[in-house]
Amino acid sequence: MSPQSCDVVVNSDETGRFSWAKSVPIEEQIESLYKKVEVRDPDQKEFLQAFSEVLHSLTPLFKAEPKYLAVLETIAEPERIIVFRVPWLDDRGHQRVNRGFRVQFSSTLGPYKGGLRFHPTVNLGVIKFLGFEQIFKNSLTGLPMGGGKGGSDFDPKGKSDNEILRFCQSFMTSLYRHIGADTDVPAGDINVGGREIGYLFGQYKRLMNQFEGVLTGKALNWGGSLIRPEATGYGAVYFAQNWSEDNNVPLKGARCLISGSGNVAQYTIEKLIHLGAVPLTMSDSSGYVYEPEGFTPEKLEKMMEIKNVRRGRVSDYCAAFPSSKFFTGKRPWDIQNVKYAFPSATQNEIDASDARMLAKNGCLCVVEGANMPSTNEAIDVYKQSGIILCPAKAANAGGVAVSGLEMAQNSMRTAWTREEVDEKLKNIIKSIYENCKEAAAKYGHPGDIQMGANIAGFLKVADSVIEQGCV
Ligand code: NDP
Ligand code: 2IT
Repeated sequence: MSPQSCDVVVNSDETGRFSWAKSVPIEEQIESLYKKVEVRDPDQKEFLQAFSEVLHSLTPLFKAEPKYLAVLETIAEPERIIVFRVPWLDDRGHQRVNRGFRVQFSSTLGPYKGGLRFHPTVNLGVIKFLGFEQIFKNSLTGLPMGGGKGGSDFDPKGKSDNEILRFCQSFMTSLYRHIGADTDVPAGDINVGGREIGYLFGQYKRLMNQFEGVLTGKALNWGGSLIRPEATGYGAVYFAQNWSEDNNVPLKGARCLISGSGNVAQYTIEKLIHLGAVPLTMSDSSGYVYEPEGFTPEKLEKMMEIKNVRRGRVSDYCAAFPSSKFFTGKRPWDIQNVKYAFPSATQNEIDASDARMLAKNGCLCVVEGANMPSTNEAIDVYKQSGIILCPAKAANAGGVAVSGLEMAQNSMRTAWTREEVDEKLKNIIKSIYENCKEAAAKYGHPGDIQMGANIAGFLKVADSVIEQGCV
C-alpha cells in the first residue's frame, strides 16, 4: 500500500506540510517512492540506480524522521533540464550533429555546480545520475554550491584539435544563456579537461562580453586555481589516508589497484607514490596495464605523456617498460594480495563478481575516484565481505571542492598559493570524513561511510529545502 493510496494518514510534522501513513511500514513507503520515481523515467537506468542507492541507504533516517521521504522526492526531480542541438562541421566540411545536455538539479545550497562529460554513452539518464550525486557531494564539501551536470554524446576519440574547437564553440553557443558565475558553473569530467575548458570559456566570453568565473578548471593564466588538476585524485587519497589512520591499515607499502588513466587516476597514483603506497595498475576502455613493482614517478610521467600529450592508449606504455604487462579487454580487479582499490574510470566498472574477486584478493577498502563505479550488487558484496566503501560523493569530492575554491578566488580577484589550496583541500576532506563517520554512528551504523555520506550530504540539502519553503 502506498502512502498515496492509504486513506489513514495519521501523522504529520509540526508544519503540517509533511504527512505520512503511520500504519504503513517505512520500508513499504520507501519502495512505493522508488516505484513512483521509476514510473516517471523507466528508461533512465543509471539515474534509477543512483536514486535507489541513496534512497535505501537513508532508511535509518526515514525510520527516525519519515518527513524526509517527501523531501527526497522533491530533490529527486531536477529544477530544470536543458537539451539542445550541437551542430558542427568536421574537417572534411561535412555537417555533423550531437545532443547537448545541462541538468540544473538543485540550487538549494548555491549556484548549480558540476562537470561536463563528452562521451558517446552520454544520455539524459547518465547526466541525471551524475547531477543527482553531485547535489550531495557538493553539500558534503561545506561550500556554497548547488548540483548540476551536463555534457554531450559527442565522441572526441580520433577527432582533430580543430574539430574539438568547433564542437566546443557550438556547444557553448547554445549553453551560454543558461549559465553564469552566480547561476551555474560547469567544469570538466570525462573527456573535458583543460583544453576543452579553454575553448568553452573563450566562446562564453565572446558571446557575453564578460570575463567571469563561469567555468572552473581554467588555466592558471586566466583565473584557474593551483591544485585543481590534482584535486580529485589527491582528495581520494587524502580520504583513504583518513580512513587508514583511523583503522590502522597503513597506506605505506599497501598494494593498490587503480582503474582509469585520465585526470583522476593519474593524480591518485601521484599521491599514492608520495605516501609510499604501491599503485599497481592503470587502464582504459581497451584493457589494463600491470606494473608488478608498482608505478614510480618516472613510469607515471611516461604514462602521462602518452595520455595527455600524445592522446594515446595505455597499451602504448608497455613498449617503454617491458617489466609491465597489458591485459586486453580486462579490468584490473583480479590482481592478488591487495589492500585498496581506487576505481577511477567510469560508472559500473565493478560488478558483483569483480567485488567478490576483490574480497578474495584481500582488498579491505574501496575508494571511489569515479562516480558510481560500483553497481548496487557490488555494494551488497562489499557489505557481506566486510570491505569498507568510501563512496564517490565523499571520496572524490576534492575535485569539486577545489572548484569551489577557484570560484572563491575568482570572486575575490585573488590567487592562493599551492600550499594554501592543498591545506584547504586536506581540511575539507578531513571534515567530510568526520561528518560521514558521525552521521553513520548517530543513525546506528558506526563505520558505514557509505551510509554516513548519504545521510550527512542529504540532511543539509533537505533541511535547506524545508527552510526555503519546500521549493
Ligand atoms: P578522463 O577523461 O581524464 O579519463 C577517463 C578515463 O576513464 C580514461 O582512462 C578512459 O579510457 C576511462 N573510461 C572512460 N569511459 C570508460 C568506459 N566506458 N569503459 C572503460 N574505461 C572508460 O576523465 P576523469 O579522470 O576526469 O574522470 C574519471 C572518473 O572520475 C569519471 O567517473 C568522472 O565522473 C569522475 N570524476 C572526475 C572528476 C574530475 O575532476 N575530473 C571529479 C570527480 C569525479 P578511454 O580513454 O579508453 O575512454
Ligand atoms: O564529478 C565531479 O565532481 C566533477 N566532475 C567535478 C565537478 C566540478 O564542478 O569541479
